[in-house]
Amino acid sequence: MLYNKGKLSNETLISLYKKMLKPRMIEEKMLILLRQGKISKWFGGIGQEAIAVGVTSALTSEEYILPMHRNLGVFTTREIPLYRLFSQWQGKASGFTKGRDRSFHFGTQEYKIVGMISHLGPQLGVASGIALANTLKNNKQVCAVFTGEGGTSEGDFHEALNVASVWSLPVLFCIENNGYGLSTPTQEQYNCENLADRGKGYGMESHIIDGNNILEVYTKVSELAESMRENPRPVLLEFKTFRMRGHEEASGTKYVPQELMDHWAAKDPVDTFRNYLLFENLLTTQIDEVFKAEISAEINEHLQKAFDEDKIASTKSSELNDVFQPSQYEEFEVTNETENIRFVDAISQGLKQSMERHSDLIIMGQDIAEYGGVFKITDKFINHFGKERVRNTPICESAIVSAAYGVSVNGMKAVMEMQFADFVSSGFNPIVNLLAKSHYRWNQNADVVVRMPCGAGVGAGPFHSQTNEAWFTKTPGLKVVYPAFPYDAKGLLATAINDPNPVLFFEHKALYRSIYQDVPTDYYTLPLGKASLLKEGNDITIISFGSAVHWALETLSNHAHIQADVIDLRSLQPLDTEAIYESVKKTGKAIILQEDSLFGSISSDISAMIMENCFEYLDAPVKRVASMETPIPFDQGLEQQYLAKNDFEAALLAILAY
Ligand SMILES: Cc1ncc(C[n+]2csc(CCOP(=O)(O)OP(=O)(O)O)c2C)c(N)n1
Repeated sequence: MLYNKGKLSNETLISLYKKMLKPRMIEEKMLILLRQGKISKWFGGIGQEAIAVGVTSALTSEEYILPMHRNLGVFTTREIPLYRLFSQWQGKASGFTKGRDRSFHFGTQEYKIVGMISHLGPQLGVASGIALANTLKNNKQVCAVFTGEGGTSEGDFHEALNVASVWSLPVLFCIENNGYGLSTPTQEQYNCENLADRGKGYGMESHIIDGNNILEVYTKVSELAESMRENPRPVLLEFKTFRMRGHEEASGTKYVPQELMDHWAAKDPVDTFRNYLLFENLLTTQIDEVFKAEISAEINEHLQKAFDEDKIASTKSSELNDVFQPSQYEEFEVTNETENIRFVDAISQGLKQSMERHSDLIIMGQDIAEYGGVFKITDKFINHFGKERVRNTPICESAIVSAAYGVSVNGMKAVMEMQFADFVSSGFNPIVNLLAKSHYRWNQNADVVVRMPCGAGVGAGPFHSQTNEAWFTKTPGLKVVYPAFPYDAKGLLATAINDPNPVLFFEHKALYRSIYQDVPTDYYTLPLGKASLLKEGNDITIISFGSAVHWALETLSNHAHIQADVIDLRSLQPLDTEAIYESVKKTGKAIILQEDSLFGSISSDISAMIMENCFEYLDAPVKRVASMETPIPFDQGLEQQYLAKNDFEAALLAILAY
């Protein structure tokens, strides 16, 4: 191994050596503990320390790093007290996740580290979001994100690099090419000579770096970081290295040819650098022994502290309380001035006034800037707020959701417009795994609203008509809001944006230009989780939300004799169960009308909840009315047949006659 000291001081060299020695020695200790059954699982980074240590040392302590499962050196170089890491791995309270997540699956704002979720790829988009916020704050910071070569096969890799390049975001994309992704060798993972070559395809500068050479890593990354702080741009780095142990310890390395192991063992980053330092008389074996003894004592002391710590204890209520960040609902005074506007205008106003109120709020979405969005909700927004805050995105839902999370991690707020709610499937993973679980996992909120233009009745076929709220009401950690009227839409959107938690905000397209209402011109909010009682009557409780609310009202208008409580849920998570139970206990009958197909939908849960909580009050079985169990057809005749609207009247009359 050729080491080139360049202008680095001897102190820097020794410091880099000690920084590599520490994760190496921790890992060696972990392997012993694993054999003794004292820890359960271990993903080793032995042989790859130079990358984590070199990159982390090249960044300032204020700059975010997003490591992966083999980057212990990031955590130790940021000088996290070791007992906290050990406690984290043992699921104890001094860790970072209250026992809720394992190994390196955590972040810490204190040390500006954002840990991975298991899915690997979303991490890259989060880095783009963090870098976007850095750029908007003009703080001249870079951030670094890691991936293995296996992770580069995920679409998220492509999306994140593309976004970072289009937006000139200062991200160091660090690929640790260590030869294998679990058991899969590189030639089965990708078909190009070097992954760095892909930089060209993204219009991005890229470099290949010897990942086992600490001086090359540190020098090159330091130079790049310095230049990127002044001249923001993403850079793709491919670190050539090797995974010297199994994917995780239990899985072994049988599939790795011995020659390969031997070849890379000779290039061990710690051993070769030690030999270099010894050869250059910058280190002696005696001093090396002192370093090792010091680190060993530190490890043992901190390990004991972690072992001495009690097993984690919690209660069901404290677990439930940590799913969302507590949010304080704030109400605002409004004047009497109102305006008769459409649903679409109300959303646009709510969004615009929120942009005025929160200078740290940005909106991202396809075609939302000059074009104003396909539904024109953000029409002319760029004239008021500029292109920095009203951002056209490439077509990459996953990276933008991840980036929105990154923006939030870096202290700002983000609204993302899904062009159609149907396309959320392309951003599903980061919503349900990153946004939803973040607060529970490591106390990091995701201050993101995803706007979801949804629903059928407009002849748009299977991919532009879905109302897919049930995909999200199922997932703890997400709030789901679904207004049916302009007044509610404007106030609830403002609240959703104020709320520091992730909110899926459903906007029914069929309502956009058909429903008018007098709406206050001022900024105002409405509380989430409060249903609205649209009509009062003792015969039956009709529960609905979104477009279906209007179907129910239309049906009732043809049956003046029916006296019904009509509950518009307005928000599905949190759900106003009190309003539902109170009404059902009064009327003794309940019918739930929704646009989505039936199975596994929110109406099924509401029905079960009524059964469980109001059984003694019921005079008839609870009825669910929903659309057909088919995809949504294009032809208007077929679509009308599909929709639950036409089934509602008969079902309502049947229950009333029960
Ligand atoms: C989306 C997804 N698919 C599969 C896995 C299972 N898995 C975890 S790590 C891994 C290999 C990753 O290889 P690479 O990115 O090269 O990183 P390395 O482990 O080599 O450091 C696999 C297949 C996963 N965590 N997430």
